[in-house]
Amino acid sequence: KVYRPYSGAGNLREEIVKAAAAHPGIAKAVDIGTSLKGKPITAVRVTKGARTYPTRGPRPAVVYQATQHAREWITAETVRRQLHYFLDNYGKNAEITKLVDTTDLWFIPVVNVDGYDLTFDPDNRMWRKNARDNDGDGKLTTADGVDINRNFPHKWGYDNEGSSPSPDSQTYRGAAPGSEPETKVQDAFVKRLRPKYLINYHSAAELLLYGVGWQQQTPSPDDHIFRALLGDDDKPAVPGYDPDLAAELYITNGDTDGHMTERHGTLTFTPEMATCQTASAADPDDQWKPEDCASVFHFPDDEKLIQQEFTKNLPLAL
Ligand code: 0X9
Ligand code: ZN
Repeated sequence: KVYRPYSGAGNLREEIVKAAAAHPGIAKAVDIGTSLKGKPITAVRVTKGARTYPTRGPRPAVVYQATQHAREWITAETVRRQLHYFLDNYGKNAEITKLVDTTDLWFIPVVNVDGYDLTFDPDNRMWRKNARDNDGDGKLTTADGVDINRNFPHKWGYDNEGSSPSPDSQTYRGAAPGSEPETKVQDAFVKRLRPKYLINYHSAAELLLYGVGWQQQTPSPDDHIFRALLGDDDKPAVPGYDPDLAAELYITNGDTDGHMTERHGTLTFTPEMATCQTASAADPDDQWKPEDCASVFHFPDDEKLIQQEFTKNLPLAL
């Protein structure tokens, strides 16, 4: 069963803008910038008095962002539902009420809006990068697009393993550090807001990745904070997910987490969500197997998976 409430970033945006408008006391929709193709990248801020509360006021800020990689639909849907979870439970659930009163929460369901829109064409369902026309021929091929999660200035292009200089690679780092509008928008946003945490949702390896991605020899001084938040293999913060040093998965450079942590002091981590629920439900230790998952790369139909595992465990751990 394929659950598709949206046909792209535009009507997902309409939906969250409407949700914010329905909760004027605690929510405000903000377009934080525009994509390469000129589409708005939209955030919803949730905090008590959201419309008048100052930027970088005394409340710690937390950012939940998703879909740097276009095809990772579960992440957009997760952040969208998290937003609703906070809006719906304010004044009802004591913990949510307290978080909204004392934390400046920001939800950005779709960072890579151009790429996300491409994936609603069945021919481009597996598109990952942004919509940069690398060769300028006016056509979109696999030789186009920049991987936003390799385009950040920190350690950009540090080696040829963690990102690629080839435009046709899925991890193409772009022509220059921070060359892409989507990268610039996130960087400027975090630079201004200085959140304490940024949760950068990806899929689909069922991991909770933390720490610097460009090397694994030297642990970062923040690793113990991530360990405390995310748990360990015996007791992960999200059941069925392995907390791991990001570089253990593979090396990356120019990635979001390293950049935000090193340049802006924002502790950033990457939940690699599942693409389907069967792997985590049936066998928590099992790795994701595409052949086991009827719903691979579609919206999950299980509200519970997202709300219980991600909405309850991660944000409340913060
Ligand atoms: O490669 C990525 O950008 C992320 N995985 S994905 O399959 N969603 O593309 C993981 C990045 C995690 N960071 C590091 N490994 N350093
Ligand atoms: Zn990803």
